[in-house]
Amino acid sequence: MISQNDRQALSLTDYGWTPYFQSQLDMDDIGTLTPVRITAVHRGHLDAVGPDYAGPIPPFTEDPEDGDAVPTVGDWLLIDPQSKRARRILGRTSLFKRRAAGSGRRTQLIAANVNTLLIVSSCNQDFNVARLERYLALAREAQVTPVIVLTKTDLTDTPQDYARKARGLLPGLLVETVDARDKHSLGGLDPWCATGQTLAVVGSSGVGKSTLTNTLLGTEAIATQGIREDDAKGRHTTTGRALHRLPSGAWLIDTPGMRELQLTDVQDGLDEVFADVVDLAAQCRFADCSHETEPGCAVQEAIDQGRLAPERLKRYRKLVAEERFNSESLAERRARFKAFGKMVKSSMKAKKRRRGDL
Ligand SMILES: Nc1nc2c(ncn2[C@@H]2O[C@H](COP(=O)(O)OP(=O)(O)OP(=O)(O)O)[C@@H](O)[C@H]2O)c(=O)[nH]1
Ligand SMILES: [Mg+2]
Ligand SMILES: [Zn+2]
Repeated sequence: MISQNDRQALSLTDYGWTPYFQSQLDMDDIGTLTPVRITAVHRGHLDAVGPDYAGPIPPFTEDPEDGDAVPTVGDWLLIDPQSKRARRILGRTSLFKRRAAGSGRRTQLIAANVNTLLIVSSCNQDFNVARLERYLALAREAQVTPVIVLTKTDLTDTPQDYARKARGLLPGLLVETVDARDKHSLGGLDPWCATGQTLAVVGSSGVGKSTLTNTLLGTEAIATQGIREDDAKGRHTTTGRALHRLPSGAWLIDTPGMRELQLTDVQDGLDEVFADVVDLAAQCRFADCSHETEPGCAVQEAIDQGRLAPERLKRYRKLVAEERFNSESLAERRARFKAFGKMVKSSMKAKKRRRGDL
């Protein structure tokens, strides 16, 4: 949290406000509503900050039918200065979301209005190309700059091997190797930490997201696995998301490690991360080529010639299938179940008819 003194000294721009948000205000809003930025989402309230107000505000939804129409960390809201009730969520420059784990398959919003996504992995068994590709698709879809941060360089003799593998994932991809506990190793992140910039830190549990956040904050404000007393393996140390102000003037969102990052609504992002496969597929003889046994398949040809790793095609296929399943709307899913139900019913009827019951 930031102190009262700090808050009064900060302008809207310092909080990350840009002309994009300003342009969404009507003449009627100016002077009657107050912009605030959401720093945390709790069950019963939201935490907000801004030049005119900082503190809790009541929960808010713009449209109960729309999973994107609830405030998330990083959002800008217009509130009534008297009641503190939100009136609107301003249009976002970027939004990260995932399909929540469990059977409900709700969409869970992760963060909004982020400029840079720090994708954290460590130079050990967590390092996993498929997982990085998932996060990259998320960043690309949101049109946010991804930076891969590989932690725990002090625990390996070959940090550059990990970095090389990560750099190979996208042309020009930024990769930093760090000891998250040592601020001197974090200098490479400075360009993304300017005043008013917003960063979000994502990655699996235990890779050092909160450690990195603390080092950037210059405090031990956030509990990390090492410090926690009831340290149990597999448990997540960070359970909520929060927007923190760095001494550099940037804003940073620490997130809990996600055991499962189910992609949703990221088709374009996936196509960008796998542009090599997409480009090859466009050269196949048949427009509906499944890249298996068809003649004139440019994808299989590239695999045969060693220009495309077969695992990469496999990973792409898996993510595309997952994305399609998760992005299916409720109406589409209902229609599919209905069709399935009808099919079951009619085949039961047919069975009964055969048995002479009907
Ligand atoms: N040696 C070493 N240890 C690190 C480094 N980064 C993090 N750690 C340690 O790794 C453990 C996990 O770090 P956290 O920062 O709690 O991990 P997290 O990503 O926030 O985990 P969740 O909150 O569960 O998602 C702690 O014991 C850290 O001290 C690093 O660069 N080098
Ligand atoms: Mg954490
Ligand atoms: Zn093909």
